[in-house]
Amino acid sequence: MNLKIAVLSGDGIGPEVILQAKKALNAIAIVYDHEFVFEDAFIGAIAVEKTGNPLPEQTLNLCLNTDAVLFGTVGDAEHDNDINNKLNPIQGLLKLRQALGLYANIRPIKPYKDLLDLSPLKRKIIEDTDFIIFREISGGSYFCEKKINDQGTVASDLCEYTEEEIIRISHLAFKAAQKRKNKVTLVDKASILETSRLWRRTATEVAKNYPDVALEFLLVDNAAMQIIINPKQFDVILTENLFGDILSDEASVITGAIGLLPSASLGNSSVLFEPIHGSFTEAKRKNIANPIASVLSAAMLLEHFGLHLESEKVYEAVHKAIELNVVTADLNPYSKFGTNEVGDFISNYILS
Ligand code: GGG
Repeated sequence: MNLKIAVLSGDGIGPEVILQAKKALNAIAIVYDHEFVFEDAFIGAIAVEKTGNPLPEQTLNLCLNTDAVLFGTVGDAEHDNDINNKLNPIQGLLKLRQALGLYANIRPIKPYKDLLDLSPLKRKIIEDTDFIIFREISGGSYFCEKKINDQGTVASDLCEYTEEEIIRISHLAFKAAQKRKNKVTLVDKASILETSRLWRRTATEVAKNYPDVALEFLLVDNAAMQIIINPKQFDVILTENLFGDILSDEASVITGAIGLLPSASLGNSSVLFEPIHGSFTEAKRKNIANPIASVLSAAMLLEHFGLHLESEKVYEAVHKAIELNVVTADLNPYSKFGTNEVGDFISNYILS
């Protein structure tokens, strides 16, 4: 298969972890006889520095004319505090999602048997946990009107959702549940928020097309607790933008480290794959960042294009690295392995 992949490594540890994902993909291309062509472009703080824009036109054009986007991380201390500023690096990611029409961010949460004791949660609570978060990423308070008064003392973020936005991601969530344990949990705050009540009504309508899937409702505050005390109950969690952002970081605690979790973002015609973690600027160029989330994002990319054997091979290589303790210090404080060594192990395993 020939694939053109836009690579937006971004800021902080982005470039070093994405390099390991590229190494894994190159190894897969050699072993399975594919051609993956990578084209790099700037996004985030580095793009602001180079072009004055967190999402330069050249980057957007590349992403619009490619098969997939492999995305690293955005954000740095210097620009992040410009919360309402168009130069905020995160705006590069949000604008890109919007321009590519990406609406569903899919985040699998499944702990590794060899890492169960890393989690602050008890082994018997987390083992056999296996759920996916479907986070809506095109709407909600991230994209609606933002206001602050002239004195800077009163601010508001509107949160708006349309039925259409809820319908399209609900279908994806129900379809995913049909291939899993046939359960969708809609997480919201319907006791208070009108948008949440719209989510409930709309998801209930969509559910009628999937009689084999159970739809349950859970308030977000309760969900935050249930993810910690009884994560095994979940199969597919469906939720809006802000709740999904927060809950998926929380859920990473189950796996032991946020550096393990990949994600895929789907739209009507574009796809983007990225680790869920941020730019962790303090670790930049120290060779200590965990590359596994990025490598697994590459595995999700392969899976998306129907390259199941290839994707399985990447998962197998990651499992082997973890089993043999070839991991970064976030997973083993005594580890002598860094970002590059873990990436080398994974790509060499694929090649062997
Ligand atoms: N790799 C993802 C990344 O850099 N995340 C930074 C962040 O804060 N993202 C916000 C979001 O995912 O909505």
